[in-house]
Amino acid sequence: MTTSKLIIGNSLPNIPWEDKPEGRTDVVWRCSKNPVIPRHQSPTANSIYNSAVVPFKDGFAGVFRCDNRARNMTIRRGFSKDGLNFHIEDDNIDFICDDPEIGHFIEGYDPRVIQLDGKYYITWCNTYHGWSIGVAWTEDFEKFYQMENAFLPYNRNGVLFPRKIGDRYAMLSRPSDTGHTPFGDIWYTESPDLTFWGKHRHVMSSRRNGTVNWEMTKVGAGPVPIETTEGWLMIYHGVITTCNGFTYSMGVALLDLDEPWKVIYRAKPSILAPEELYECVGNTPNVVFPCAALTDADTGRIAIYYGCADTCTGLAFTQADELVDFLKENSGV
Ligand code: BMA
Repeated sequence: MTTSKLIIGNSLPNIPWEDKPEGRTDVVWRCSKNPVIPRHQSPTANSIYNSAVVPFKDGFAGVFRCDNRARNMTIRRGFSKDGLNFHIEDDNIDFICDDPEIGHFIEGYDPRVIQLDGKYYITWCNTYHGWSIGVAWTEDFEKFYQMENAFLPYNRNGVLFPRKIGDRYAMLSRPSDTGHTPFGDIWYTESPDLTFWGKHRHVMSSRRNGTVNWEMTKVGAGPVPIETTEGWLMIYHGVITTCNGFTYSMGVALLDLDEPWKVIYRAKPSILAPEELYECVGNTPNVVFPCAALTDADTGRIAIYYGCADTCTGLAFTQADELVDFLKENSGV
């Protein structure tokens, strides 16, 4: 066993947490209160899922994908004292943008949020003549300032690293198409200023090794990568195409700390697959879609927020040392 002091980061004594149930052998286990955010937590929402949470003041704040009752995809703020019970706003975030060319975007979805350089940065899948990666910042979760879109359309699943790599900011993303994209690899890109992006590097492809497997169709980054002494822990989603459509599961890989486009380990099995009713039945059946992870460097605890069947939000737990051991034991191409 590796030690539990793997995570490089802050302590978070109030991280939402439940010990692994007695007798369970899975490396990731679900919260007994799932789904922690039900679909109508805000009365104007048809569904609340694929959402992101960060520590904020003495509790937590987040950006939430809320599809409204017209099924438009919107992003809203939310707050929680304990990471389990959330207040989600009934109105969309009104992003402030001084360039009318990109401001007041029509729809946005699948947000991520990260604390970086004393601000909170939000990335999301944004409309600008097709899907691009929107970027914005806030200091207080009151006012949100929209920046330039990071990439040309079409792109999804833009996820910032929590610190600079060398002297540049870095982001994972997944170039895509106009629709539901029957392909998808994870890429790495750098920026000196969070506005101009380049130095594109391939990180990993869907698992096209000739077998039928859970991530054979496409992969996309999930939560902000977790820095550990062994590398960046990247929790991601992988997709298989079945006779009933796409099934989304959760996977894990470890990326090199200095050159994060280099994959050190990649687990062959998924770490969480749709099994529970709320993951298998909903607007899009059979989807678990991770978008955020809280970590406590003292205990190695990791709490993962994930969308369930494009309808509600679940929480799952793992332990950094267990996850890295799992990776080492189950890595392969
Ligand atoms: C993807 C995105 C996600 C969604 C998933 C499953 O393309 O639209 O928001 O959870 O499909 O429908």
